[in-house]
Amino acid sequence: MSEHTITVAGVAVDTRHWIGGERVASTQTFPDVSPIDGRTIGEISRGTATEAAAAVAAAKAAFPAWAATSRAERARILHAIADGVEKRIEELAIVETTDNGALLRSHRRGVMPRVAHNFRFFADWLQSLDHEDFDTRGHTNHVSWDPAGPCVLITPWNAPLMLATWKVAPALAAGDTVVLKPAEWSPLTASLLADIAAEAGLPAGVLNIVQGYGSEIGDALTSHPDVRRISFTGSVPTAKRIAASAAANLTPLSLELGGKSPLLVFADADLDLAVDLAVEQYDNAGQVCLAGTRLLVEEPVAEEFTRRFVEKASGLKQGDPRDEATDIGPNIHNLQLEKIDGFVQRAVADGARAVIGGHRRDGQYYAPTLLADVAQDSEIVQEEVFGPVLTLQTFTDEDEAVRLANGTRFGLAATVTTGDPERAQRVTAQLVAGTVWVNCFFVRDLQAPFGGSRLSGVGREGGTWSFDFYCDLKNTVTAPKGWKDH
Ligand code: TXE
Repeated sequence: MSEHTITVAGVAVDTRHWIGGERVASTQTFPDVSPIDGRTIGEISRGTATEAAAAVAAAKAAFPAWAATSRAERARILHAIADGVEKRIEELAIVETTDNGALLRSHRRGVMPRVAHNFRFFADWLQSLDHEDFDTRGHTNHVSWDPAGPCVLITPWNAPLMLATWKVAPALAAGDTVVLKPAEWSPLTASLLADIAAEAGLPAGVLNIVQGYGSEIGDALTSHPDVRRISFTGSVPTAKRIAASAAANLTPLSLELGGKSPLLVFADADLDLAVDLAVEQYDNAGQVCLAGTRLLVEEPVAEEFTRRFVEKASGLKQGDPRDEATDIGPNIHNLQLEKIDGFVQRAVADGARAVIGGHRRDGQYYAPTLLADVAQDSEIVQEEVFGPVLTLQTFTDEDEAVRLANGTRFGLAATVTTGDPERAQRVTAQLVAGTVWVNCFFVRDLQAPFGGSRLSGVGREGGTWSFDFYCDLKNTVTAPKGWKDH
């Protein structure tokens, strides 16, 4: 076993970058810490501008051949990658859980199968891409989807492989080449993806991976003139830095950022369903961009809703994410816990009441928290916490519900619970959100556009929208034979 390999639950993971089909080590490393016990799992290559440039150069060199590869061949390789993911679901699941602390059972049964699906979906969608040709005064317009070039994909730690492949798969399907920069708090499954892609026959240089701190290598990637697209999922401040850096070359950006999504409970809702959906917002220890962290409940049912919510939330089991019975695992990093607790303590100092939780627990855990008596303009209602912290506000009519729901700088998602389909229509029509769920949550189809308004992002991912982003659309207008009139 090389000095560049670490073993996680029996799975060997290469800690180096993956550039041009080869493993490349940096002289410096950074520690990868498991949130389960706070122990360092191993040392990962700490990329610099040199490796970033090498990765872009490899992606650029591999681009012409990959772009010219037939769609059928690209689709075949993407399906082979999906096969490789499916074969290694158990390994990917345990490595991801060890690395980011999210539940093993979710990784096994939900997330990793979805990772494989990301590749299959975009491989198949590729076949349906051509527009019909159309006619303009006898001339034929032909719209084609041309591969754009090397893409830089920068991803976060809350769902590392899921979010990475949801960008990698459409980019590869489109005929683009990729430099993936995974988050430094969860670098491992990207390295396994490199192995799987190589085994599936993806040519060298089509997928490159550089590890390291965003603050150290981000700019070298996002300001590079050979990069044709940048897709980012992460925080608003980092997105602003990336946008400023990309401005040097006007590189098109897709930004999927945070949220402060509302979950509306009308008095005519099925309260048990509403409570189930509300408690679900603690999933992944609250580290979900889509989480409906603001519970907005109609006054007459607020007390009963709160009673049932507290009863249900109190039954949640918090602990080791590898344990099948665990509902809530640890938060990603000690720094994230400090950030979460800072939000909560400032809210309490500001007059908020902790209905449940409101404090850290031993290890890297934060008690599931519900804060009531919060003002609409307070920090805790306005800012994304990214931990198991929900707020509770009440409203008296639909207008107030919509006003509160739309009253932040975000617009990623919203959930509406009501027994009245007409009310559902009226309310959803007024909500500012990229995704609205009615009497459900987290149902997501890759055909659907996904993304946010306002500070929640720029652009949409999924189906055609991903290909719109990763392709250069070209319209070719051909005159009829013998046409001479200008
Ligand atoms: O995110 P960053 P952080 C939110 C959430 C969380 C907060 C901070 O509120 O508490 O962000 O998380 C890379 N150029 N979300 O600090 O910094 C970095 O290496 C290029 C919401 O971890 O945005 C990582 O790969 N890249 C969210 C990625 O950006 C840079 C998911 C995300 O890190 C860079 C995660 C730079 N200058 C956090 N600086 C969601 N939308 O789901 C950092 N990076």
